[in-house]
Amino acid sequence: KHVLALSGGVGGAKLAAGLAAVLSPEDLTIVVNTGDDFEHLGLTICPDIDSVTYALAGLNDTVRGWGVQDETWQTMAMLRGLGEADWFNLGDRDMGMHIARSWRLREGETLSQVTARLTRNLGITQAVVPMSDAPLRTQVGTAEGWLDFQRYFVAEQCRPVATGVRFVGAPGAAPSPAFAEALAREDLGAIIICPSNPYLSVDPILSVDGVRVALAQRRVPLVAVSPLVGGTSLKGPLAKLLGELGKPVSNASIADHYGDLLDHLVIDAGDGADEGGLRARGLCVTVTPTIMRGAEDRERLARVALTAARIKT
Ligand code: FO1
Ligand code: CA
Repeated sequence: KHVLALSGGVGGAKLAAGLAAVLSPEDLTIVVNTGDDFEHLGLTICPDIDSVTYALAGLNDTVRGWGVQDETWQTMAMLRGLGEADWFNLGDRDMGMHIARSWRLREGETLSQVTARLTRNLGITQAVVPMSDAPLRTQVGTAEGWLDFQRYFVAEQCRPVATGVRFVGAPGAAPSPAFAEALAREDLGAIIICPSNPYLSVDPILSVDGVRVALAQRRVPLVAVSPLVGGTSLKGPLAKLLGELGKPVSNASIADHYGDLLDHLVIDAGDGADEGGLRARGLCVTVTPTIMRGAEDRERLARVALTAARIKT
């Protein structure tokens, strides 16, 4: 049975790594959000693809949450000295990834082809695929106007009050070939939405042409792992965003957001109080600790999600 995982952001990458550890490589396709991608200093930067790639390659910096471990910042120092933009930190090792991706794209390879090349060369055997090969860019509406994702997330540190989220390029962005293939596989057994921000990291994937329809017509369980932990969000701006969008910071908001796309929600042990309300709306619910501190936590949570999806491991 094949498992299709949808991942964005840092939390998503952790569960993706957990799934990669417990499933055979050929039984897993990880579709990654590319709405955070942007052109910077002539480089094409794909943060969420890199979070998953570095996590699967064991290269990720677990303290920072993004980028490469044992990183140095000489390129940044030089760029600063040259008067170039320094709001977005590019590590020296990370720069290798940005250079390799950017020139291959300029050579005419698709993002799917480049991602397959780079993940393979890092020894990754699972399919890590962009949600689309077409540009689709997440923007956050603020009083200062629409901000590109990295401007909002990094330059402004998520401080502006968000009034909405939009995806420039949707509709009109086709699923990547491997994403479309995974959705159509006869042996597809489950779809797992990783603990990513529904508004900023998962919605871009759902805004790719035909994806919502395909998921609504699914014949397999769709399980989401809630990005909330103990009534709040760990890393990103989800708790703040929910408040700004006038929604309670609870799993009821997560369930409302996904609506009938969701069969089963895995929620954190600290949010057990949400269980009754979720079951009342017809959802299956699993309550378990969902914080992933290391490989053991990631693999345990992956097994819980797969069990919820009735996939044997
Ligand atoms: N996040 C930051 O908060 N500050 C940075 O300077 C920064 C640089 C950066 C460089 C490459 C990369 O792949 C990610 C980077 N991130 C940085 C994280 C990035 O903004 C987020 O991982 C995602 O876009 C959110 O899911
Ligand atoms: Ca993201």
